[in-house]
Amino acid sequence: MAFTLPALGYNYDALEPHFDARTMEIHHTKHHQAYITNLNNAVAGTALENQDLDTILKGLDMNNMPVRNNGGGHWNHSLFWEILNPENRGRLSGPLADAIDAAYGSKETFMEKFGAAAMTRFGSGWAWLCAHADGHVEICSSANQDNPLMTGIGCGGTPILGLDVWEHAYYLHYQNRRVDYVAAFWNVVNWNVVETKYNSAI
Ligand code: MN3
Repeated sequence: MAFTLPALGYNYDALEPHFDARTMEIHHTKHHQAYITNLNNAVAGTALENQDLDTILKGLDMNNMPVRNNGGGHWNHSLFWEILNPENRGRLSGPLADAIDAAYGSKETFMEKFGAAAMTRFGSGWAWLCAHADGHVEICSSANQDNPLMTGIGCGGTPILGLDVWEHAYYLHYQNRRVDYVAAFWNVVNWNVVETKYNSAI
């Protein structure tokens, strides 16, 4: 079964003024679609063809660059669209809020440290908040389209929040100002979805 582009669940202009409509449309229909097309081509006729993407990434031979780059690209963008939402962003609460307080002391300190991970990732990559099976959470970053589900990448665990820091994610609206894009991200995070992902991951 071929991988397909997931629907966003909101309109391209729904995250304005934080994430602009043109960037969202190009990012979804061109960049994400290209990862999916290339992933389908890379797994066609191989043992990976009928596996789900989590299974593929967790067991991946890291020398398999087409699947590493494009499988990661599909997984990472699918998470990204899901944790963004303008209308139902909720508030950080419950067990996830407790885990963040335990790890970082406060939501504000967590946001600073996550932002620092996004800012210090040189070149293209992602910043992550990951949940470990014992319930503790950890911030890390990874290069290119790698993610912590892959062996030896970042902090391990299950990514529950991710921020794309490739220039294609922000250059049209923010040009070189990654710092402004990272700050804007907090206005469009759907904490309800992140909490649900946390509860499923632990
Ligand atoms: Mn991207």
